Amino acid sequence: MKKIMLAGAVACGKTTLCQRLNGLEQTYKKTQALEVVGTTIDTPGEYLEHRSFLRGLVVTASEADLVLFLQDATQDRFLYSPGMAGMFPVPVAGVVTKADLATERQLRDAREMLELTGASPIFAISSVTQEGMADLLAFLEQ
Ligand SMILES: Nc1nc2c(ncn2[C@@H]2O[C@H](COP(=O)(O)OP(=O)(O)OP(=O)(O)O)[C@@H](O)[C@H]2O)c(=O)[nH]1
Ligand SMILES: [Mg+2]
Repeated sequence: MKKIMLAGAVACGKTTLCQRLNGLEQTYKKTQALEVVGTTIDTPGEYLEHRSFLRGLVVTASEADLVLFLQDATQDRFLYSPGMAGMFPVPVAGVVTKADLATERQLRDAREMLELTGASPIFAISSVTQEGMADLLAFLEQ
């Protein structure tokens, strides 16, 4: 399994995915600080939301093989900038989360916005129904 760092807004589903990737029980816990869990670096959403923390995210990414930009499909708020994947020292892939709650339109919009960041490839997943999870896991195992 690649060592990955998860980035994304508060409550987009980073910790839930982190628990899934590491075979842990799915329990809600607000992330307060950078946390290494097995092969995953989980980050607090505030690192993306507050621009003064962004540099910390970029520096921490050098510890990982891959960064995942997560975007909650049900949220109109989009915190990434076009081309932002290029700021990171390792490859960046995208993950649209909460596919179980989103409309087709929301899924398409979230995917298009992630594409603009330069993240590739892009997956759509649900941590509730597990849809899309097998494809993401296969990619992370490569
Ligand atoms: N329906 C649904 N809910 C989800 C999914 N993924 C996460 N959630 C819920 O979204 C909420 C926030 O999830 P977290 O994984 O804690 O979010 P986070 O990105 O780690 O948030 P911070 O730690 O605050 O940055 C929790 O109540 C999760 O159960 C999903 O795929 N589908
Ligand atoms: Mg969290």
